[in-house]
Amino acid sequence: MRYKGLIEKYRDRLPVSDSTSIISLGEGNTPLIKLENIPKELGKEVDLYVKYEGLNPTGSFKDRGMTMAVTKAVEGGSEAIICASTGNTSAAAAAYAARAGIKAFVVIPEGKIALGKLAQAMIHGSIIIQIKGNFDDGMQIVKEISDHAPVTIVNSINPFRLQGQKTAAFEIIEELGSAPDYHCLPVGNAGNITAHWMGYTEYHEIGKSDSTPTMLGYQAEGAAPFIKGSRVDNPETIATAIRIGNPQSWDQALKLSKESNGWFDAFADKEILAAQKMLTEKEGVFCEPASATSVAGAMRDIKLGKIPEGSSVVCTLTGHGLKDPDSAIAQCDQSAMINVNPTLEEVKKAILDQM
Ligand code: AN7
Repeated sequence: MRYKGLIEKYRDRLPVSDSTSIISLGEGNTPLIKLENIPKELGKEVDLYVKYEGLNPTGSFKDRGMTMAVTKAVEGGSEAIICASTGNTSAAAAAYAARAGIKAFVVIPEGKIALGKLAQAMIHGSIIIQIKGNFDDGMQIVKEISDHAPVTIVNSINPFRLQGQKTAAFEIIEELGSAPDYHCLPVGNAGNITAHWMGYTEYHEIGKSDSTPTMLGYQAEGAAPFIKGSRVDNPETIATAIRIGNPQSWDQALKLSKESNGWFDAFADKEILAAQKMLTEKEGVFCEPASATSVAGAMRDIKLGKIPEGSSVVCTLTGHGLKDPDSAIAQCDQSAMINVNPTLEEVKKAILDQM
């Protein structure tokens, strides 16, 4: 049967009725890729998978939540949605609003969103409100705005967002036969880690999984409120997607971390970029920097034995590498590019010199 998106597939576990008109772009059903070369390099026996959420229609996991949020907004008669965003939420909001024929307002931090995400928000025709501030400043305003303007908030504080995002856990359980032992995620607002825990516990309760995973949340050192134990006022990281100092799902994330015997940890930008490069060069998988934080965490904790050998581990790769071409190019060695004249001789020489 033709795949029609995650609401259609998981209709009985989502807050929709038979008469709900679904706004979908065929999101979900993303590949779970087993890593071959990184575990070998680590010299550890682990089953390490990445859930490649960058292959959603707008290139990030946000589509899972946005199909639900926009479907419910339209069902409720809303004609405009709004979000604050570090980029990916704005891209998803813009695309799903276009599909639904409603307006999207996106509030973004000036100069701090990756090029691909900005292109998406612009080309889909959303109304972009740039602020001289960061994501947290934008979020504060967006939370107050619905008292002043007829707009539906589609940030992850909208409960339908997490409902949609929990389906990633369903897919993983269906593919592995049960939950993995560990699930690693990059954490910004902590909406996605909360949604995954919802999905895992829901499937466990109805007998579709024998167990629930230990949930591991990883942040960038310059934007690590969960490691600091309190809000960070001026978050800074190259992983702009998770440049967030005041997570909206703070309480839920602390609670699930405890319940699952999990932990939080943080990584320097250069460790995050090294993990991104390792995935591209050793496994052929290209994710954006924020997403690589999950793999940086898994690799370190496997190495340290905090994740023991024999474990199954899933890392969510939240966004596609093409979202942020600038950071990809900037970290590559420009002198590795070989410039030659367009002749057979020179191209042949360039190849043979490398062999
Ligand atoms: C690639 O787009 O918050 O912990 O405004 O884009 O659920 O916030 C993005 C978040 C991880 C963190 N990886 O997820 C936004 C936004 C990528 C992301 C996160 C984001 P949460």
